[in-house]
Amino acid sequence: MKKEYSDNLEKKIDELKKKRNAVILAHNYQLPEVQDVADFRGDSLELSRMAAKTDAKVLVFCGVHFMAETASILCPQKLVIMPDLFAGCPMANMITADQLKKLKKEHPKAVVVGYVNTSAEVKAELDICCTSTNAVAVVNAIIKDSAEGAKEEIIFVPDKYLADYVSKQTGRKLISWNGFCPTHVKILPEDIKREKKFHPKAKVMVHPECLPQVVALADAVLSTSKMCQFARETEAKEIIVGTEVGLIHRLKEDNPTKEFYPATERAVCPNMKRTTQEKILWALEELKEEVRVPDEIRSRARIAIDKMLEII
Ligand code: CIZ
Ligand code: SF4
Repeated sequence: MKKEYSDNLEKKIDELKKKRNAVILAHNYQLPEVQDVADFRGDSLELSRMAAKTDAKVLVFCGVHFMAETASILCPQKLVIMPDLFAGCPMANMITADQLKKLKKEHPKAVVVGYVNTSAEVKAELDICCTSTNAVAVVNAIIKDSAEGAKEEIIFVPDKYLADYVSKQTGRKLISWNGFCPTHVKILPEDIKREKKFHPKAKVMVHPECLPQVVALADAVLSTSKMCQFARETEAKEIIVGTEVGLIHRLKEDNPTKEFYPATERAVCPNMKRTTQEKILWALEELKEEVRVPDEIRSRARIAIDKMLEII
């Protein structure tokens, strides 16, 4: 009965999507029912690239607000809509443009790096953007380019745990901010140790937003797009996954012969779970809610994103 209902809904979404010349983009952390109706799924960078590439006029962005903003920054001529406008990212909300301006004043010579998990207003204040896939490469490129070499200061906002990971990987001290992901900090070292005891042959992959004590126990520290690649390429048949649980749906689909165990079932991002098939259908019916970044902010934020795209 439930399946029939879902099939019906999926059929309606598909028909309306064609009528509206729309594509559905879903982040790797979305509910399985959302991933199942998506045209593309991926991390925020992959989805933005897809948004820029497609000929579709309407982008239905199933993720959180900063991701839809990034798509709008990269393709202002398209209509970007979110099925639930209240899906925000608490980490992105931990720093405002005014707070970053103040920090920049305290370190006037610093290069300013910002995680993609920031608002468009904050991105407009950055020198360069980064994602969890390329954060180490971005900081290494700055170190290489900087005229004074080791002396140049680097601000890295807002995630203090990603900053800690990048700092350890690059050997460079970073001026960080007190931001963090409330979902990834729910993954504890005890969780990894327990799962390793249950599955002694499994490899452990964790996201760099995790606590440093969790990162220290991992075989690999990866963004979600890199986790998908690692899962495909590793010889291991079992993998413990230290990130938001939504990724497991995709990992299982892509690798039917392998086993995936969430480090903890508690790692759920409530904002990522706000989007449902019903809301996608309404969004397509009403072409709402639009996410559009004002031109003045968009053009400045675009510079930081384009700089990142030059590096990777
Ligand atoms: O950049 C993204 O999509 C985020 C926030 C997580 C990840 O590693 O995919
Ligand atoms: Fe933000 Fe964390 Fe949710 Fe990602 S999982 S959207 S970083 S709160």
